Amino acid sequence: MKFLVTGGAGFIGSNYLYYVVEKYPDDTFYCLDALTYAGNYSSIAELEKYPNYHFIKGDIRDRAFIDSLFDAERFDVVVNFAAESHVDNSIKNPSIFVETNVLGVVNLLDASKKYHVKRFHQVSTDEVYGDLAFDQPDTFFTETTPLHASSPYSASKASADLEVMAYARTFKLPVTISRCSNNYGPYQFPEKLIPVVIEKALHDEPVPVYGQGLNIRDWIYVKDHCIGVDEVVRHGRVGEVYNLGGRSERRNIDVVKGILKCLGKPESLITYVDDRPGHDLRYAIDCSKAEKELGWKQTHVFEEGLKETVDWYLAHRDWLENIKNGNYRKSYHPQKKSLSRKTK
Ligand code: NAD
Ligand code: TDX
Repeated sequence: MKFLVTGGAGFIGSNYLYYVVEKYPDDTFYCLDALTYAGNYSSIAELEKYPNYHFIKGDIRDRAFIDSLFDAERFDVVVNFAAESHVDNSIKNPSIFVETNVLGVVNLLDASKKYHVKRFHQVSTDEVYGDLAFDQPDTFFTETTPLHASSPYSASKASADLEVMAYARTFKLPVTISRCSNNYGPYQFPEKLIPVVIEKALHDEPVPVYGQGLNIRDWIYVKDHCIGVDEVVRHGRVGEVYNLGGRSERRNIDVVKGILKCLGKPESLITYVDDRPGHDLRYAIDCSKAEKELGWKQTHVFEEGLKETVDWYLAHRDWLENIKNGNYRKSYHPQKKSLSRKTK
């Protein structure tokens, strides 16, 4: 089968590609990425050695380009990771979140419909459900929890989910959606909590904790998420949503302290800063549907996964440094590539 994987130069997309390209040598994977500030070609450069992998630089917001790409390549499966993904950015500049996360997805849906894609999978987030109260620890998001997004980011992802389900109902497009909790692991851009803390602490700089650090996130190791996406794409029922979660709820302050401990850095680096506007209090996922139907289960104990993650960043300090000094943006050289794609 021929897969289009959008957003593959980002954090989760790159981890997914490393998993599937090796696991399925008889399938072909086309990574489409616009290489925005969050895309990092150096993270996926190693994949070029696999004959069943190709990279295409392109933007899902470009409707004519997307149409011609689908016409030329006739993909069987689309897995959409491409998105503006950072909540803080969506508070500063909401409109690009609508352009990429909603209109970009509609472009992909239209092309998938026109060229008869056999499965369109949308990678979504638990944030579409809004948040849960601190004083009701036994409440969880299920797939039937109403959409109740809080930030411009989560509102754009919820809008995309509604479009995906509308294409399933109206046009019988064979879709699936997975909604996952907070990911951590290798190749995460240092704007998100865990790599921010690692990077700041490594430079003995103040570590910013929003508000009082009491907000709770459910953490999942990125590879467990990628395995879950693969299960849903291959075995999930058409038209269904599957929650994927880590069963690892932690307060932000405890995550931050855990990282400092792994690094042997003092807690005095912690600096409480202004809270995020509209800051979601608690996320917690009930992922029993995916566990029962697909036999999927997340496998990492958070503290062990966190230690592995800290070790990965320590072993790849050049990866972080190249982001800090901007060199990562020069890591893609189209003229050297034999496989740059021509579309009509
Ligand atoms: P990321 O920001 O690290 O990567 C996004 C990728 O998409 C980048 O490579 C970027 O260049 C690309 N991209 C952005 N706009 C594009 C466009 N217009 N056209 C083509 N490519 C474009 O994000 P991530 O953390 O890897 O998240 C991937 C997906 O998973 C997103 O859809 C996000 O909503 C979802 N998700 C993320 C998390 C998390 O904890 N990070 C949790 C649940 C769901
Ligand atoms: O410097 C920081 N200090 C801090 O206290 C940052 C960057 C974050 N935080 C807090 C805010 C959140 O409560 O840490 C928590 C995690 O923040 P982020 O890493 O920005 O993630 P979050 O806002 O929870 O959203 C993430 O999970 C769901 C991803 O960015 C989304 O793409 C995904 O959909």
